Amino acid sequence: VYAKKTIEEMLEMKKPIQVTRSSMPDFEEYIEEIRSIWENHWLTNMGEKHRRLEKELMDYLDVPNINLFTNGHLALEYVIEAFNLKGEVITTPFTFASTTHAIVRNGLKPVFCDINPVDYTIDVEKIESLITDKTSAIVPVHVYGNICNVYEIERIAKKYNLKVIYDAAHTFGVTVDNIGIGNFGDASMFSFHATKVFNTIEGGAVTFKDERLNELLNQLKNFGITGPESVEYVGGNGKMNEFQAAMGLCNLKHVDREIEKRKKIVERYMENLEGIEGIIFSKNQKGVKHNYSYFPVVFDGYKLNRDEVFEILKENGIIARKYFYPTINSFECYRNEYNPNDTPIAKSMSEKVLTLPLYADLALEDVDRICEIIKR
Ligand code: T4K
Repeated sequence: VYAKKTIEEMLEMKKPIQVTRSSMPDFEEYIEEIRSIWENHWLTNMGEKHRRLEKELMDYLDVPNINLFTNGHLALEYVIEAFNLKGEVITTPFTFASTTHAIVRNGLKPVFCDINPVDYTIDVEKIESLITDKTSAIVPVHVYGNICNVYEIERIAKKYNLKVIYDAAHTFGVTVDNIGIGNFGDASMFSFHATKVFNTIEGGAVTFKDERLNELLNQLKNFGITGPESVEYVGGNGKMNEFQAAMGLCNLKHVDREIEKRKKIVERYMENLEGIEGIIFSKNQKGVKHNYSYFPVVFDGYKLNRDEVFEILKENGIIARKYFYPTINSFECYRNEYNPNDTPIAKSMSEKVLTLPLYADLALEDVDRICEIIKR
């Protein structure tokens, strides 16, 4: 037994540490949750688990309205469509491909605003200079779980009569001044992808202010069907299925404990890396309860640059990620229309940032080891 355990431990030690690892309930817990699916033969199309998860999430996120989707990206595409926007949408290029693609796939033109170098969210001081008579909305991103300056964005949106749809993919459970982050703007999109703090395998949600939006979102995500014999919209299929919802129901029971564990890991990283010249990480934002979804570190003036640190970690079996490099305005599909030098802070951050491994079960000893490699 001892020999077997030792071999298993050695194999475990040799496994690379990835940037994240999905949180999962106990196998038996999930099986128990999906048992009724076999009894009812009801697999999808807004079933009992879908409805129950909506209720539980409204409670958890402390929001008045929610609608669930197959994934976060479709949630964003559909909610943009629901607002029937035209023309230009102000957003940032320092995000995952999804944010911009959702705008473009709705026939809208993204206008890239730079980010601020403190929390990497949209630079609110630059928004107004980008507003034209064609601007219809702002799609800011709460990147890494850091929240945008929601109050200033609200002021600007009111002044120019713009819709605000947050990409809140990273901010599950985050609050500011004790208000759930999904309450800001006209709507927010959350991602429940396998790599997120809370997952439904794939999945996502839109939270929103105006309850009338719910019916339209239900119709858009279900082929535009509005009645037994009527189809009023050219909708698609964005429904969350019952297996996804079941995973969500299980994971939701454990999410607070998972976030607590993540917090300890982030604190350990900070203890290890605090005060080292050229290593910068974002500080806690005032009034914000964080979810510790990512741990981005900026290497600026350190003895090694970001790419060198990335390679050395990789040689040691640590797979950090360059989220978000390159910036969206330098993607092949957008680079003819945009110049990444127009958003210099985003460009510079994307070249210097590395997101270090972070997931609830990451051992503190592994955090120490990762930091030792960086320091050495
Ligand atoms: N907006 C923003 C700001 C986003 O960050 C995202 C998604 C979206 C919108 C769209 O939401 P979704 O439609 O995805 O719900 C990952 C995720 O696929 C993506 O959800 C996420 N952002 C993005 C930042 O990261 P990749 O291509 O880096 O994932 P991948 O497959 O390389 O996985 C990363 C690591 O996660 C793996 O090395 C191991 C671990 N992993 C991965 C999977 C798939 C697991 O432990 N279990 C798994 O099942 O995009």
